[in-house]
Amino acid sequence: TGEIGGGCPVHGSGQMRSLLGRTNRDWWPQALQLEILTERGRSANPYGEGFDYAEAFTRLDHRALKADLVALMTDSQPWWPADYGHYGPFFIRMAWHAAGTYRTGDGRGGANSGQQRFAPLNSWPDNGNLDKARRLLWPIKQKYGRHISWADLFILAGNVAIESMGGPVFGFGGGRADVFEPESVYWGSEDQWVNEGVATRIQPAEGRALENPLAAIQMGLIYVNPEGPQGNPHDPEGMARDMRETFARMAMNDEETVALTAGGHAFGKAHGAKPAESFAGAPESEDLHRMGFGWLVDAQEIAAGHITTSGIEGSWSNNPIRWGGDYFRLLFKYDYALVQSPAGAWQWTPINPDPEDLAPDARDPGKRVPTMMTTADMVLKLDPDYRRISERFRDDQAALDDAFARAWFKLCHRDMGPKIRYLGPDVPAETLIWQDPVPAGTMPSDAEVARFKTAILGSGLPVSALVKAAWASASTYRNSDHRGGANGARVRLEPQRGWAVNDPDELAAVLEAIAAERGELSMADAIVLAGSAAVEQAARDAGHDVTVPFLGGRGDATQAETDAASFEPLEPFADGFRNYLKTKAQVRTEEMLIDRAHLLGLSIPEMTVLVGGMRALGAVSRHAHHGNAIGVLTDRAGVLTPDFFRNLLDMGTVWQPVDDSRDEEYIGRDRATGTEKWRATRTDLVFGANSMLRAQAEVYAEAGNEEKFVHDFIAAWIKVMNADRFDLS
Ligand code: HEB
Repeated sequence: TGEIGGGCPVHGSGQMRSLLGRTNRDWWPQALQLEILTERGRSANPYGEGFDYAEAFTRLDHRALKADLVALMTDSQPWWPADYGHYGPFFIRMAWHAAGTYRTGDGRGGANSGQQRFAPLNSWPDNGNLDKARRLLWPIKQKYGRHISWADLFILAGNVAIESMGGPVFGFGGGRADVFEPESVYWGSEDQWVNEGVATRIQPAEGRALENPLAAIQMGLIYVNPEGPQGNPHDPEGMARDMRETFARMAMNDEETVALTAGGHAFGKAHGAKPAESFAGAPESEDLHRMGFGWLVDAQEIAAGHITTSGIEGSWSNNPIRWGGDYFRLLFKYDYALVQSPAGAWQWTPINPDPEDLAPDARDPGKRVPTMMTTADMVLKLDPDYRRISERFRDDQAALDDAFARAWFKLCHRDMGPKIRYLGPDVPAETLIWQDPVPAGTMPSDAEVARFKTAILGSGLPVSALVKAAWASASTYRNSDHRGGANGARVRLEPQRGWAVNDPDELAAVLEAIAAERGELSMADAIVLAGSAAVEQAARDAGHDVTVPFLGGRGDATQAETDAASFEPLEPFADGFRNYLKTKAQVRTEEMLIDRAHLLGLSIPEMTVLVGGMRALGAVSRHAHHGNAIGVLTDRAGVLTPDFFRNLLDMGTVWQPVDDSRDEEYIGRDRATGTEKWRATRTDLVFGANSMLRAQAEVYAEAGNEEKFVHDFIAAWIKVMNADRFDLS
């Protein structure tokens, strides 16, 4: 579900928390406060606004870059020698951890902006020592410069690593533009890390479920605890449950989970040579002269391979730098005994392994050491459903090759949105259902556009209903993973057409009228155009003769092109723009508006003017408020006026919470007579109560800004309507 902080009635015991939970400032109060330099809209991006990464990427010499990456794999550096002389496994883990933070709940996380460079991710315990992997790439990043982003380089390095060790690769799409500051993402509210003993998030006995939209089991992990739930290796059912849940939130099913884990662990090793106390802090808290490195031990220890990362020690396969079927062969061939690594972590060792099933030592190829499995790996044969898949892969290497290659591709591209955003020569031709394909549309003629506008405005549907339908279609867009949006007209398909926020009956009537009038227009274009025509009409009724710019050319997706289940997390549990609240979350409802505005890529003024305009148009959800027009602070609904702001800031009104509304609903009364004038929500009142939002509201309530209001509303409206038009840029 798309609910923030919800999905679990118990966790947090009803305590309110803030939108971002624990932030970098809470974790590292001493860190440099660079934010003061990004105030007043000053960007931290040295490339500047005009930089077009997609264009720079097209001038990349792909073959040369890939050849350099292949060479780098085996060019062991004394400051961080390559295990088995090959950095491939290390880069695969780096890429996997970059992509694996993706979560379906809000589409945030993932590899698409190079966030692993910044806190908190650069310092998460689970990302231990990946600072070295990124630094190994620096000479290549420096050489290719603006033509390859860090974000693309992380994934490409993982791909090249797999290929260079003989593994199957499905393709690569570039186009992940870097950001230059940490993105604000809710990673949880706990104030301890996994290695400090923070509680695990799924605890059925305590009635605790994994809070939405989080996808990791403990603070500082990408997914599960490898040793077992809360580090307990004796709970295989719990381990399987945790894996299933965390991977599902990464958009992975059982087969993908098994293929990815087994495929990934065909390579490399775990590091647990020394107790964790013997190494220093994470990068973000380290001394200046460490130059961004954390988790350091002295150089001799590193040279000797005495490295601790997860604390688990050993490789899974006897051929850790060669793709093949040894992982499953060994998993099924042996019984395993529970042991502790030199660092004290729980892991499983094969009982009486044959000499040929021993692995090389990471530093000394002449020496042979036992392989190992983590508790998470053991579950691939202990859980009945995982086991069926594992046995099939054990017996059919080609099936594993295909499943791994596809799941890896999905993992690394899931947050890039439609395929049209992928760049470069290695983009696979095949279209995949999780890319939410939309057939190409055609550009309607101006005459056709004009005809439809007249026809739909004459259909007798109210402005509010047309505006709501267009909003319902476009506002599912999230710039976190570039999913949703008006293109494809999926608002007329399952599950979207049935979402309570969309007032399904009203929506169905509007869609029927649009379908009847649309002529040559696609439904996707017609839905947007109907809303925009209604906005124009409402502006005209307010005395402003304006045109809402329209960019046609959207296509219509079919139900068969739509993975309905994968759209469920896009359902809004609150949409402040429509004054809709399905379930009260653990953050205040007004924060849900901020969150949605952030996903839509809106600025504070854009968010403000949209809320005020939608209220004036009467475009509020009826469902949540029993048919009352809550927040429509005007007596001429459907006309594009700044009445919402004027009436909200009117000192003639006093506001009181409605008794049993849990502080979600308010009555505005005439200060002198006590007569009820308005009903509003928290999301409405926050524009009068919060000092920064009040400053915005004042601007639109001021005399002389009526035209500005209409102009700004239309600009913000168009931005939302076109948010997913990657086909145009
Ligand atoms: Fe992994 C490593 C766990 C999944 C790939 N892993 C690892 C480790 C651990 C793990 C503990 C160690 C670290 C250190 O260094 O110490 N995983 C895990 C888990 C899971 C996983 C629990 C879930 C179930 N992986 C995975 C995936 C992938 C991977 C999905 C991909 C695909 N890993 C990996 C690699 C490695 C690892 C490649 C190695 C690295 C090196 O060698 O360095």
